[in-house]
Amino acid sequence: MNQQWWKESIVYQIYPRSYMDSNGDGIGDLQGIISKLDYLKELGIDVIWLSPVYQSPNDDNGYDISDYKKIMDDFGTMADWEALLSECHKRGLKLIMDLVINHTSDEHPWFIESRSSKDNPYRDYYIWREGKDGKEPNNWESIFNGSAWKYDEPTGEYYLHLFSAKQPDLNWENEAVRKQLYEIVQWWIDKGIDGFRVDAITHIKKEKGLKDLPNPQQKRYVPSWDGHLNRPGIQTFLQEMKEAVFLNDAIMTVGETPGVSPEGAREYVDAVEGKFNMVFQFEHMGLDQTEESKWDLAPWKLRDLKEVLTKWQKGLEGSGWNSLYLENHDQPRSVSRFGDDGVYHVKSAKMLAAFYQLMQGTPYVYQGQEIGMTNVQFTSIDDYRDVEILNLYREAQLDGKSVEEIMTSIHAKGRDNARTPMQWDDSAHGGFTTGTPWMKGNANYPEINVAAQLQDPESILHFYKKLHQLRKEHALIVHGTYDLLLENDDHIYAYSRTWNEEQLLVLCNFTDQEVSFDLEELQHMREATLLLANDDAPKTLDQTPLSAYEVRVYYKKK
Ligand code: TEU
Ligand code: CA
Repeated sequence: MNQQWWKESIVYQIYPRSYMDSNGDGIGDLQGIISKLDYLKELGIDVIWLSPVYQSPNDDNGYDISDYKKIMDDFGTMADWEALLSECHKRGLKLIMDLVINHTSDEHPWFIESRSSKDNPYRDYYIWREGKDGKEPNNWESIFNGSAWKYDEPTGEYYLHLFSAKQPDLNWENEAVRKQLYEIVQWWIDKGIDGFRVDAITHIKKEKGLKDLPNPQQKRYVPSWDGHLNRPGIQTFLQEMKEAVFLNDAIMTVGETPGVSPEGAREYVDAVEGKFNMVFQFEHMGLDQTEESKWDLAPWKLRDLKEVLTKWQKGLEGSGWNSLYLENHDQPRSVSRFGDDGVYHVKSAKMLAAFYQLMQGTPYVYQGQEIGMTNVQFTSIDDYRDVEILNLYREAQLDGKSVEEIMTSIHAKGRDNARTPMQWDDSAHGGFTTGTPWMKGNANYPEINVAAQLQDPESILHFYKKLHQLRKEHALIVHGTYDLLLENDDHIYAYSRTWNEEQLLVLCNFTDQEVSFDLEELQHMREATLLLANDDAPKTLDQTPLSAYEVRVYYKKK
């Protein structure tokens, strides 16, 4: 068994609720996914990461789990899940599951026990505190807006919830909690899965004392990162979990780790000391916002993108491994965010695809990214479903923001941008369902859909396929070292990959203008051949400039 298969792999993320509905109830499901496995195999992916499919009251679409060992009724049965796993394996696809262990649902039996009385044996499974002067125990803000505490009538105390009020945080200081969680992890490994994406794992350690955080602006609640994000002591928990369940070469693990820097990432992903095979870093996802909040919009700059990604590429070189992504179920669509979802839709989506997939690391494709699905702009809040968006809408108004301002933020950064139903064809609801979809779709499905792009050899979809093939053909793309070129260029992101005698040069124009560049730095690639491009006319390196959103990939063997 190739112990580092995950380095060579391409991962495809499925958000089951929005992928494919097999029975017309408007909700994507496991049989729907099974019906698309041939499509995925054809696309050239190796691993499927399934967002949560466990039993859940769906306050946060499955990220609030009420039974870790049952399948959500909306999605099917355990037999359906077992069929999915075996159908994946039959096709040589691997399946990794989402592991949500910072919190459970408030409908999980542990929490039902815990809230029932102060001396219940499960009381200490969660984080309970008395109120302070008739208010919450501290001034922490929830990541989903509003207070991070909720008052609970039966015992007259508050419980901590970093996410929604229906996602109470587990108390990781309690050994019994940790043991229970490891037992669940092992149970899924024993069912034959190929690994885990580990949700919100940097939040499990809370600062002792749970004290108020500084509040110079006298806000109602303050962002609480300093109380729980990647706090000292977290590695002890992670080490214990690794030894208990993750020291297993056959599975891959990727931690979701906001708040971790490339220097700090060593502890997480170092080949020896690391606790995971990879982490999802967040720095490039924060470039279009202020320090204050993700809803506080700011224009992103190419120079910053270069700085952040280069820091991660160089920072993990030879010691850890990057996960490469521009999208997931929590982020806006990349073509709307970093490209152009109008005139240059196809061209910029292809540029972005080559841009991120050809760096060093394991590429992740989020459902719909392979056809360039775009953001949505619903005018009514009633069309949104995400608990984070709905909380923001309520709380931001309490803070005096105008509806117009709030909607502008939601259109740019809201998570529902990524959660509209998958666009399969040009039939009603994009072929996602024969019923009424659980959330409104993007109106552009007649133009942007899988069926149309399968027909068109020049489509975004075919470009992704080609990229995936290239990865299989060139070890250079997997293993080559990364170096930034044209560092001071404000329009072009250029980098090289080097592996033994081979070199790759990737040139990306991030603007809608034609731009020329300084050839001096690229002299050594003069003789290289064009491997991939998104513009018809094949060009030698001398034939500058780059057209709007053009990408060119050159290859050379000494
Ligand atoms: O997200 C965790 C997370 O830490 C947040 O940083 C994320 O940025 C959030 O979506 C803010 O907009 C994970 C899941 O990916 C997310 O879907 C869940 O809602 C969350 O955990 C709670 O389980
Ligand atoms: Ca269904």
